[in-house]
Amino acid sequence: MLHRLLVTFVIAAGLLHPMAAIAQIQLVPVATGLNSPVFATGARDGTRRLFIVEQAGVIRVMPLGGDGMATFLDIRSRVLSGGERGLLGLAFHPSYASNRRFFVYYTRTGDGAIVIAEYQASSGNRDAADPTERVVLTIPHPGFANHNGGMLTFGPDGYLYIGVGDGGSGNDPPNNAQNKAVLLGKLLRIDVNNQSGTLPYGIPLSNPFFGAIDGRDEILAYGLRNPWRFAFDRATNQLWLADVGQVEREEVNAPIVNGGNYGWRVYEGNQCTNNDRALCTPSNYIFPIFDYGHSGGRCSITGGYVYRGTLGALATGTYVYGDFCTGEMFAWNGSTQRLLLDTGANISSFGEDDAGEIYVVTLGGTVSRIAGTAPSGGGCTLDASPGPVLVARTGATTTIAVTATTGCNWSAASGADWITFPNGTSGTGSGSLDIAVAPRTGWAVPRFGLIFVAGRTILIIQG
Ligand SMILES: [Ca+2]
Ligand SMILES: [Ca+2]
Repeated sequence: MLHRLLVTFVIAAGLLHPMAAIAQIQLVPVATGLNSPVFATGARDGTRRLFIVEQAGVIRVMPLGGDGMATFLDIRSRVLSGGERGLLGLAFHPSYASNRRFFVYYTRTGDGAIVIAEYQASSGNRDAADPTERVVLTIPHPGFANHNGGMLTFGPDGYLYIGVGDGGSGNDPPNNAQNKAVLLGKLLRIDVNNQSGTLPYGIPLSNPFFGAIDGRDEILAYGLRNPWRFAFDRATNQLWLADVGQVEREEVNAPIVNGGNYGWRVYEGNQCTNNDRALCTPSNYIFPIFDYGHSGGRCSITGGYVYRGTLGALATGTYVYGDFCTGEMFAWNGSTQRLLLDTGANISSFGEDDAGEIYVVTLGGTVSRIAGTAPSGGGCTLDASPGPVLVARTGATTTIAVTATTGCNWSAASGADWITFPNGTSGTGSGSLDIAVAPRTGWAVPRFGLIFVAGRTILIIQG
């Protein structure tokens, strides 16, 4: 989410970027043709639905394993969207099944301030929300459009965790992240079931800067740059927080310690920056569990989830995350980073359904479930050819050859609404995939689209 302007170049770079020959996982599309989706989640209400957040200010809802997509909430009139702004986060109350309360994170029209607001699902229609808004928290974000943060989720303690960016520009000019008197550059924790004094929310007594202790009472941890995505491991309750770097290092922090200082702008990942070099005393900061550099076009981490699903998509306990710029999906097993799949797409987020299966969201408009390559897990080799496909302006139907180990499943997804699959999107073992490219009308220049087939990313160029 850091470098949206690179989108066009990243797609073009799909021609040049080497793709993983052997896929460790595959993506099973569950929704395509979305408008800049930035998040997906279940509600943990037992209904097996997936809620998808579109940046402009719309939340869509769909049944998993079924058909149909409904508009759950539309607050586009309240949301300032574009670049790193928009409707960025969604969290369902732990008792959502009975109280229908949920919370959103957005940048508002007018001044771009960060708003945490509460809504409630309709009592008569579970696929629609009441548009009445209760503003819970407003955080001024003047001067710059970037680094808004955007994640919120409930912890196992029942409190709402909120990740706020440092206020923008580069290298945090006002030094917000190290300033405990402001909420920018922080992880916050509030109690939405109570009120403290005149506040519309409560402050947990266990917050590290509660009351007379120096620092805003809402702060749980500080020294963050742009904590775009974080998640709790549903088995261990450990919080995994990814913080987007400046120009050098992308980092993941786990665990998150109450009152912890995670380093920015003094440190970027494990590196001392030149912002406050005299302050680089390592014992004063908490360093990431791992970080990675900007080689090969990597530029912005999208934090993910620890896999606790039951379908064998990944080894249990694997932390999955990605890079927005390269489209690579990685696994962290506790000691090493491993490439799972190079999608070539802009990975805006990951999401988790009620059963613990993990989804990947691409800004280009897709939500896909991460799946293993064999029912028994492992042992599958998948590939697809040819590489870039050139199609005439008048449109065409063409075929992609898929090679797969006998018995291994593969699937396909389209990153463009003008590329479709007339004869299905999946298969088992080697076979072929038909793709249909619509005629190009109303476009003055050639257009580019990506499809994802059996672990390969294939560029479609329509002249
Ligand atoms: Ca205080
Ligand atoms: Ca850090």
